[in-house]
Amino acid sequence: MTSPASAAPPQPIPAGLSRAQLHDLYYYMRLTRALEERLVGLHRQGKVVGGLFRSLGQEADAVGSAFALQAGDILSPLIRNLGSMLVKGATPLEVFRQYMAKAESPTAGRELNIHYNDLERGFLGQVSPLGDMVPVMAGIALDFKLRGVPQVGMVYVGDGAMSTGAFHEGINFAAVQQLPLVIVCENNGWAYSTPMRLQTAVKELKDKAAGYGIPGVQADGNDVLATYAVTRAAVDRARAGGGPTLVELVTYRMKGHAEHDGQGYVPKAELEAWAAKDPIARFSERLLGSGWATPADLRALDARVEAELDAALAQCLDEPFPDISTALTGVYAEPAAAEREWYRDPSGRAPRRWCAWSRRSRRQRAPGLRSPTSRPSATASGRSWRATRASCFSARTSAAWAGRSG
Ligand SMILES: Cc1ncc(C[n+]2csc(CCOP(=O)(O)OP(=O)(O)O)c2C)c(N)n1
Ligand SMILES: [Mg+2]
Repeated sequence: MTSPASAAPPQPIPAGLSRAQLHDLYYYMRLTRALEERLVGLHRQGKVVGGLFRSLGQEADAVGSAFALQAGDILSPLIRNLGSMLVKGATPLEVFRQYMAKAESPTAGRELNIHYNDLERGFLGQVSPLGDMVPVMAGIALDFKLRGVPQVGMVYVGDGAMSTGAFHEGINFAAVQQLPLVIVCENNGWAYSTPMRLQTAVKELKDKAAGYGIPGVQADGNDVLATYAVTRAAVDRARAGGGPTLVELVTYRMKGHAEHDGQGYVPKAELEAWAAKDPIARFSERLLGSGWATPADLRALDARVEAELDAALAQCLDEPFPDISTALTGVYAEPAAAEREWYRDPSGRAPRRWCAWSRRSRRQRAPGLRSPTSRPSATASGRSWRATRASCFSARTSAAWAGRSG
């Protein structure tokens, strides 16, 4: 970090932001990185249930784009958008609880990491199939348009997700209907181990917008102010009825796809070049060099981040997991909990009716037709083998598990 420009007056703040908002941008980026660093420690201790997908190096693109939204707007995050969700009001406590599958987590241990939902605060729960949230968000934006409300939707896609059919259908629909939707492409160079040159023949992903008849713009995704400015213009345009924009944010994934991925396929020189463009270091230098923050301001924000994480972690570390009997509650509408299958029997034994069916079934097999691939089409009693199995199975499950599912 450079020393503060003590003598020179502060430079004008760009993009209509205030000094307090600049400090907020710094705070959210630092919170994103520090929260993920804590999660790495928890992952190594075996306390994280499931994978850990980091956004190291992408904090500016997530935070700067979400910062362009207003209350009432809805965004659809991806695995690299912890920062976007924090801007929209997600808390470190609920993120820790989610990652550790605690009973008090927003999904009560049923879903992974940041796959959770809060429409009040304005973020949708993500689904894993790439690109699928584009048509979903087009639908939400259509709802805004039909109701005539001044709300905007924002959906994130990676460079890889842009190769899916769902992306194409969703963006095309949004373009034809002129919906208030901002499609943010986080171009981080890689889709798992596939580099962009093997993903698409275009050189710049923003150029795909022309195929849909909408504007495509690009910004340095490692510069939080550039990210904010370009996204804010697209959000304003959407809110004013100008339709969708494809915003390409050029950034880099500084870690593997997830913690299990050692990133061995990434050239070392490429990583080193991007490390020099670290978004938080760059913004710190800009804040100090432009007179928009003092070293004491940044130290105070850093301390606030660490204190909030300490408190959140202390609160949830020893919290219980959900009771196993609640695993299916809320998963199916009716009945609240489905019958357990025999192979989930905690005793490890198949119910007696299953064993009886199995013995009978063996006796009924025609000589010479013993292999499962050559089962007889009809049993000795004339019933089809499949019908016998189906009726035994349903009688067995209801008898064996009646009253036993919790
Ligand atoms: C339709 C579909 N295909 C494959 C996958 C498996 N998958 C999950 S993430 C990922 C890479 C995504 O790359 P990109 O869209 O560039 O996002 P990034 O991880 O770089 O942020 C893949 C292939 C999936 N979830 N959905
Ligand atoms: Mg990518």
